[in-house]
Amino acid sequence: MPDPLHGLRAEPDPRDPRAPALLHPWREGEALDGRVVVMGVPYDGGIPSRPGARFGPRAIREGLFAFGSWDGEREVAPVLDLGDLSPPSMNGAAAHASIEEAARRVFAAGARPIFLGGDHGITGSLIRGLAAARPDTPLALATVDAHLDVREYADEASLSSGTPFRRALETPVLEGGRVAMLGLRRFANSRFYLEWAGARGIHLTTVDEIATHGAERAAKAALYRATSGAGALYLSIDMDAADAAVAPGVSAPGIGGLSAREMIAIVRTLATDPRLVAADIMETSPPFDQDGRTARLAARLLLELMAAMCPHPAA
Ligand SMILES: [Mn+2]
Repeated sequence: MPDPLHGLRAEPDPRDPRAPALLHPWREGEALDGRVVVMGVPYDGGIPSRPGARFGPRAIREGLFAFGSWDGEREVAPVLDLGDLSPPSMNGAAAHASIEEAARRVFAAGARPIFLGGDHGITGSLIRGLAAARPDTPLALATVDAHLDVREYADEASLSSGTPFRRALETPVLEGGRVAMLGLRRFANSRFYLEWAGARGIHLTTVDEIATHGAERAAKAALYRATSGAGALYLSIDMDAADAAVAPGVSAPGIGGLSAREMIAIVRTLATDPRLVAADIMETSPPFDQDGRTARLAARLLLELMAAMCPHPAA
């Protein structure tokens, strides 16, 4: 029969393509080698006191509806969407093991993934998966986070959103001198762990230094220091690096954090490094995100990553 809703249905305007259309569901048989892929990790067992980040991947994808695909200079090319993992929700050790194995397979297939979280503890397992797939590639790590996240932990059952970089530093591919952390806030990290990070040669850049020097310059300086001798770069974004005014929907909303424009400028600068093999956007927690602004900022950062990692061939 003819289309019963002809002329009545909302149709996409080909003169104004929207960002959600840039996520192409992966189909069986499609090669991943060299491809930028998006993968959701809906797990928040690392934040028992404020659950909700498990709904982050879905909210970030929805946040793309606020945006088009052209940034004024670059047309963003489509990427493959691998969908969401389903880690066991009641067993932290098993969840992290399955997440690590998923990351290992994606890296072994040659893809350049953008992971959507999920609590930040997951990043430790994602980097372990990368280390397992590429054990001979010295890794650099850049973080945008209010926190150091290098807490001691007892065992695989006690991983939390405060442990990912301690775990990442235990892999043979990473060392402190190739880690740059941007967005650290006052009163957000203990003296003990700040000294622990400093003693391992981690490059620390505070919110104050970013305000003084400018986001782009601070990010370039951090990148230069951390990537010496590195063959690959991983970028991990915790949405709590942004001020609570623009990112209330996180497990640890912060006062005096980065502005949305600083977040965007830092991510844009870091993402253009040709060694970038993977990135993640963690801690978006929809139950605490009353009007969706955190997810919208996370989606905006996702577009920056996509634009840099996967420029449109025609552009
Ligand atoms: Mn974090």
